[in-house]
Amino acid sequence: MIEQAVSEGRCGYVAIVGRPNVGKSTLLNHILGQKLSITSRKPQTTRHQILGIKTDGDVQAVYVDTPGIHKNDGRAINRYMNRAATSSVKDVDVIIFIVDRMVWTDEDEMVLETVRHSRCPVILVVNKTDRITEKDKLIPWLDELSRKMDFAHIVPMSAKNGHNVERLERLVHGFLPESIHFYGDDQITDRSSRFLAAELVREKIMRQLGDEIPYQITVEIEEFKEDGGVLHISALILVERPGQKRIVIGDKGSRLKVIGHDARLDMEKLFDNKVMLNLWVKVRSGWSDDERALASLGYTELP
Ligand SMILES: Nc1nc2c(ncn2[C@@H]2O[C@H](COP(=O)(O)OP(=O)(O)OP(=O)(O)O)[C@@H](O)[C@H]2O)c(=O)[nH]1
Ligand SMILES: [Mg+2]
Repeated sequence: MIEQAVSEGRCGYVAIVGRPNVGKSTLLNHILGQKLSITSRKPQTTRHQILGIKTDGDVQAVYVDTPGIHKNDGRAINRYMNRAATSSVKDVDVIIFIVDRMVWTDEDEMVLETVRHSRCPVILVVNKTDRITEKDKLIPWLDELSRKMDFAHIVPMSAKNGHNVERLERLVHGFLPESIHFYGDDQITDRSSRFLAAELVREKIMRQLGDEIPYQITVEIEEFKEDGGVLHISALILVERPGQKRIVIGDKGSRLKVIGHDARLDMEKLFDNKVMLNLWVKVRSGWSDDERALASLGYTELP
């Protein structure tokens, strides 16, 4: 629900970018204090831009979580994801560029090239510091990173345990211009409940299935209605091949049951409502490499 924006103060957009799996969505969720953007141990979990809005008094920061920038594997879905990520750095007031500990890959280099061409300040975040064992190597590494471009700040952080997240937020606030708030002060996202529900199902699929199949799957919400104080949600899981359908369903439906159970619990938390969730699995071959199929599934071109 979009509310009238009335407050004055400061407000601006903050893009969160980085290669896959560095912790962008985990950071957004930590900042918001709730799970809005899905996360998993697998790369390429986030597929769409998603706004997370945080209002602190007269300051409103509109964070844009993005898909990880990665080398295209040639499929239309990957092109879509990279476009969604790289376009996010245009028209923002500040960029948070996240890297994973003391690793620098070709994909980090691609991200660097993208942010270098933006005109706004870039804060570099070295995430997952809780997993750095050789702490004495961190300072020289930060020094090395500082030579890659003129970063506004470099912040070691742990999105998981929250170390330095508040400090990062304060630094971000310093770059937000004076402006009326673009969103209502209690609005947390631009995305619909249907979108968030589909994402939660996809998250459980990412977490329950092996390495290949999640990338061949998308989720569509067929029904989302309230009846007698209960949200009735039906989700269609689309796979590319019949063999994948069998795997998603599992032995006597066991895997689908776990996916449905876990997704329902998260939905009840997010929507603060009792949820009845029905899941269906269907084969729609070629959806991930077909521009028209992608558009009809909500992978729409950005303005
Ligand atoms: N130990 C540790 N793990 C983290 C931290 N931040 C994120 N993770 C883990 O890293 C994995 C990836 O996190 P995500 O937030 O999904 O990463 P992402 O950058 O959004 O990934 P994509 O959406 O695929 O681009 C998850 O298993 C997280 O729990 C951190 O600070 N410390
Ligand atoms: Mg993500």
